[in-house]
Amino acid sequence: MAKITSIHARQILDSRATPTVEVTISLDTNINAVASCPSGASVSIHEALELRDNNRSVYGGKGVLQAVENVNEVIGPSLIGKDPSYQNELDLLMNKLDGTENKTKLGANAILPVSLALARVSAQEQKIPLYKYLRNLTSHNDSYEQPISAFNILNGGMHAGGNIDFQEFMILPTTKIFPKALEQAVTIYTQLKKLLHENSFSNLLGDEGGFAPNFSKNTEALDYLLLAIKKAGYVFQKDVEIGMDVAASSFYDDGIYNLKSESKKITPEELLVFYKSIYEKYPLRYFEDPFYEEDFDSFAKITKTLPASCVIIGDDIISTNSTLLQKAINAKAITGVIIKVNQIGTVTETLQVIELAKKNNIKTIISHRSGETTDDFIADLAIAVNSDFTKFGAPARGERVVKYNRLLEIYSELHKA
Ligand code: 2PG
Ligand code: MG
Repeated sequence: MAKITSIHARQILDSRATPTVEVTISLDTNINAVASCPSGASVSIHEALELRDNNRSVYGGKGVLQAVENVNEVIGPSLIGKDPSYQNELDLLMNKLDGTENKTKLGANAILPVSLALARVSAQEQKIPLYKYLRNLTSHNDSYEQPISAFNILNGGMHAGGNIDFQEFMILPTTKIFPKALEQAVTIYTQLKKLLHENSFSNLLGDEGGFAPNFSKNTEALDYLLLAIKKAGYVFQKDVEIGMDVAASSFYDDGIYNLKSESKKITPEELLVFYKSIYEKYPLRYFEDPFYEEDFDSFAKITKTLPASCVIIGDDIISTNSTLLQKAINAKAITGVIIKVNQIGTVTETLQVIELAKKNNIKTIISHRSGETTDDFIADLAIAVNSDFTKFGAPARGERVVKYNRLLEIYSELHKA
């Protein structure tokens, strides 16, 4: 039985030049593993706390030295000497050390990278790939299924400097042969870049590696998706489907949705009518966060209104939280749920949310954050749990590509025979 000999945290940067926490765990068998914490921009009020130093003179208040200290001085000393493969027990112990519901004392950005590194170091110790190790933490033993990847190739909202309100416009190649899906995504991405250039739009990138042009309205982005799919030689809906994360909380205030690019200030009922008209013209496969993060009623209405083939996905409204997921299930508010490890803060709780979703036939989407590191943990997680979808951004920029490259590696490992 291996034992933890040291847990060491450091402050590093994420893809938006914002500090985050990286943790190294070492074992007495000379094995080490490193993991780091991602960070969102369109953050929900229900998420576990991301602890920031708030010292304005250093990194504009965004430093994470307190979270680093919490790992080095509080979590580390309590875990040293223990067997790292007791994932449940150690995650529970960290939650106990924190003692709050939303990890407000130690910070989810202190607890999560430790939790991820525990899984990674244990997989290495057992000489098995991380996805197999994570699979063993679940009660499932079915064959591995390739998730459908949703590639976010046009960025808006809080992820881009452009003027459209909706946050993400995605393409979803339908093939389950991942190397082919990735190639199709890249072909469409390249066509889109060309199209934008030809039409005098900027092809600079947003936070998730998608283009961030100054479109005049939200649906113009959907037009460009369809055009790029066609130009790339693919058939819409047969080869490639489309999706959106509108991140509605980011343009919501006090009962009203302010769609600046459409010069519209509208009620939830009017927004539903708008979405219906969008769906009629652009049949979406994937539709995330159509309404404000507390509006279960409007979520239930759109779930009832649009065809079941359009997965209505809760991100901010669930925040990878079992209690909120159960509430959404009871209200028939969603048919899919976003899973973000740092919204909840431990591997154990993440797997519990996934289990609850699966039991209730809710589709699971393993997702990155807009602020990422080059940690590829979530690629293994997606394969481990047979998630229905992945959402790792555009097939560009190192912190996104590293996840796709890991999916490629796993794919070839699983299809060797
Ligand atoms: C989202 C995410 C990731 P953020 O809203 O789904 O794409 O964005 O990390 O900024 O919350
Ligand atoms: Mg979202």
